[in-house]
Amino acid sequence: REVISPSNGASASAKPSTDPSAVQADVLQNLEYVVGAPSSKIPNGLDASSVYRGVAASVREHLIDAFNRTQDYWSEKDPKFVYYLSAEFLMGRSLMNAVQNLELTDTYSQAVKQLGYDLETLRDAEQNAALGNGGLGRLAACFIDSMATLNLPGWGYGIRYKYGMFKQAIDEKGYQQELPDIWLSNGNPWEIPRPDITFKIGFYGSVDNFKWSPGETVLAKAYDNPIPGFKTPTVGNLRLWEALPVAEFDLSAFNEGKYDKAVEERRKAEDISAVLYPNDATEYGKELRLKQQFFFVSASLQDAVARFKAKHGDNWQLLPEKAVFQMNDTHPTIAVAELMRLLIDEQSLDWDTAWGITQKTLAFTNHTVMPEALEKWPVKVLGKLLPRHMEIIDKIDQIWKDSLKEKVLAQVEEMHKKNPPKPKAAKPLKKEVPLAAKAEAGEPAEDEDEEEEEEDPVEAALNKYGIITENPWEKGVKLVNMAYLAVVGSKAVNGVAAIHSDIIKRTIFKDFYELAPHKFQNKTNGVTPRRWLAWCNPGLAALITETLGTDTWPNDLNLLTGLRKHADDKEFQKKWRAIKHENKAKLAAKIKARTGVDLPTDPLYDIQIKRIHEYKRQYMNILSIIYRYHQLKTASPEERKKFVPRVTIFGGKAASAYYMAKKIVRLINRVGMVVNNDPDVKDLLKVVFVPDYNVDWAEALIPAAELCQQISTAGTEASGTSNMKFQMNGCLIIGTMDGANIEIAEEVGKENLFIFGMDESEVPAWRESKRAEWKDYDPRFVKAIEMVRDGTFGDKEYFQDLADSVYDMKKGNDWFLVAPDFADYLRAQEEVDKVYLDQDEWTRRSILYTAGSGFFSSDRTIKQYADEIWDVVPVPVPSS
Ligand code: Z57
Repeated sequence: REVISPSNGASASAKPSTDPSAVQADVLQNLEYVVGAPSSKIPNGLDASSVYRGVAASVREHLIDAFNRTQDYWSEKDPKFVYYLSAEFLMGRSLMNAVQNLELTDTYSQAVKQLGYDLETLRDAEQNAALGNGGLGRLAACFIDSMATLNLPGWGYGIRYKYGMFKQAIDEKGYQQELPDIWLSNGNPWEIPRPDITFKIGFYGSVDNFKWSPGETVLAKAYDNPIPGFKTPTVGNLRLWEALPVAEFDLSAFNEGKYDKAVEERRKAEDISAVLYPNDATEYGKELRLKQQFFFVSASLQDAVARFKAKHGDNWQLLPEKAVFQMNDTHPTIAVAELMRLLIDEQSLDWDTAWGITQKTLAFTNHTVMPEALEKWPVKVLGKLLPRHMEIIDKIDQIWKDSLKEKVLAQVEEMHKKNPPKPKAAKPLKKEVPLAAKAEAGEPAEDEDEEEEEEDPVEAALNKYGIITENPWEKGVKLVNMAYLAVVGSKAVNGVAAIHSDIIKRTIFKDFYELAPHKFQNKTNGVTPRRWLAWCNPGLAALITETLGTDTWPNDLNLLTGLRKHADDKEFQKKWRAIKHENKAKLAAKIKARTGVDLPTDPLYDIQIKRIHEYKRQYMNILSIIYRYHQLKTASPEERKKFVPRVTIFGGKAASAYYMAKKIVRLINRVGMVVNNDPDVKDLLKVVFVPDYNVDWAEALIPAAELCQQISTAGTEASGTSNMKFQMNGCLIIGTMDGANIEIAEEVGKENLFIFGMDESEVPAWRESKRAEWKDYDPRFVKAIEMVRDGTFGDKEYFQDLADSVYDMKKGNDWFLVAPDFADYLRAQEEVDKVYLDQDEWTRRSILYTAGSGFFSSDRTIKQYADEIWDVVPVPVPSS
């Protein structure tokens, strides 16, 4: 008799069909058996959320089918794999993306329509998967989209947070409120739970003769999330880990009547994957955060190592040819120590062999030079939570310092030649005792004081370059510099835009660069043109396809250069403008529904959407709006007619503990309340703050934007990625020469952007010396600050220190140069108004932006990672 198994084809369950009536039947079946809707209510009588779940369950079948084919094929071929380690994946919604990438949009639209629903309404029933803060998390989401589209064997690895990015509400005073993001309340149809794939993760405990006995152990359970590519049968994987107790309950505790203790254990384990830390490029420092990081890194490395071992046994030298781990910022960098531990303690390799393999298998991306975002863990904290790892890091640090000694000695000698020291000669380096060992022996993790008096220049220099360094602000407190650990443990280190990759070589990693220049690379960020142009802007996408005569451009974005020759064509410009206007109207309707604010659709739509941060200078933007409001108020009716009407839109969340950022949110909202209700202003100026800015909002805002604000202080924004999304959608940029703005200017022509402000080379000197003497405040800046102070927008007391932060040198030092850049910012704004009056010129530029955006496809970025760092090649899955 025949055994029924998937491999003998005929008897396996039918493949999902792409015929609309079969799809409709499948949706009905899923509504009944997955959603559990009573047949009497199908198809009518169901709410949108239920129908969404039925449709999603049906789409999921297509995903799983292609997912299994892809993963089986890759498993059989055994190519080199890239593992993208990231604490954040900001995916947004999946339904429309899946349907579009699978090219089933028409099929599902029809099927759903016949049931009396429309796909657009169902789309809104989906919760946003917000397992990320901002740019870094969304970049990871774009990257896995491109990996699948390019058929690159690889997985994303991260954390399945139970609560994602907090929801933001704005109260009646304009103040930000944080609410929990209960994104799993209706279930998650896109994930595949894998109760059979679990790993044990240890914490605390002690080390005895290099053997670690954890004091606490939790379980990591896998959830796979299929990631469809576009115009390929490849479906990649995002594997997220959930933390669970090893045993459901401690039965002995339970039996002894300690019920609450048994439950407590469970909660402690689940806490690890409970909530995303809501900080974007600002301080962390919490032990639970380090626990999260080690939790997902250890599970991911154990998983990949097990997969390797199943194929290649103990042939560990082959590991770098079969696997590469890309560390997304410092959050996963404990991977350096964990891979060493797995190879040495679990697989019995010697130190040198393990270190050689580790250094060939890891790669590191830096995303910021802001000191508060460069993670440094106190040795005390790390040594307690991960004692064995602390020991390993300690040894890595010693070896690293030894390799530096020669260079440092030469430097000191050089110095002495120029500037002879007092009689005492530099003493030789002491042999260091491992800090973790000291900690274990109960000694404080500090060094003896004698060093202090001697001030040995060699020691001092080595301390500065060390992975383990003394906290400059807290004597005696030792810190592990995670970025340094990552640089030393990686084969490649990259920044995320040309200027940023250049800055890190000159500043934060200078000494590392000089010792190993070959490691340092640039990989300018990119964004997926599927979600960020083709799917979110169907009107423009259709015009592009019609104009280029092909629909392959989303996979070959340089084809957009073909639009350049139409930039001056008046007929084409008209069509281009009509689409923008349509998108503005759609956005206005959404804003009306969500905030109650009525927006005219003819004014210039000016948008700044990003995390609220002093360095991103939303404050400068709102100050310029305040000044514009003042001008309008003091103008005669005749003069008013000359103003170019503007709608200014802001969106973004402030980290819950970021004092100034929260004040900025409140100021923007307060200005909106006054300006939008002032009859003198009418439709000449509107100020809107969209609450709870997220991926979904971005998909509505970006296609409607005509001007976007990319106005960070030069040298602070590593890259920026919304700038690229806006550019693709034909939105002009007012901005500084910072991050990827510089490369956008190269592609579009600098004269087509509104560039202003100091550039990166001028900033250090300004901060160090020039600032102190400068008193040249622009009177328009002074006026705007005065209006913040004098209660024009209410909350008089509350806004005083916000005003001080950029104006009163005794109270704030205007670190981000709001005051000195303000006049040139206003000059650029005047230029914006002037060009907007010439709609043909504006539209010409808009077309050139889109035409020049090909370089910023994340497909290009990922191809460069694959070629220049990962050494991973496409393995396309044959279509079934
Ligand atoms: C984050 O979103 C970024 C950097 C960080 O170190 C952290 Br933590 C979070 C951002 C940068 O600020 C952006 O400039 C950059 O475009 C983005 O990462 C992606 O590289």
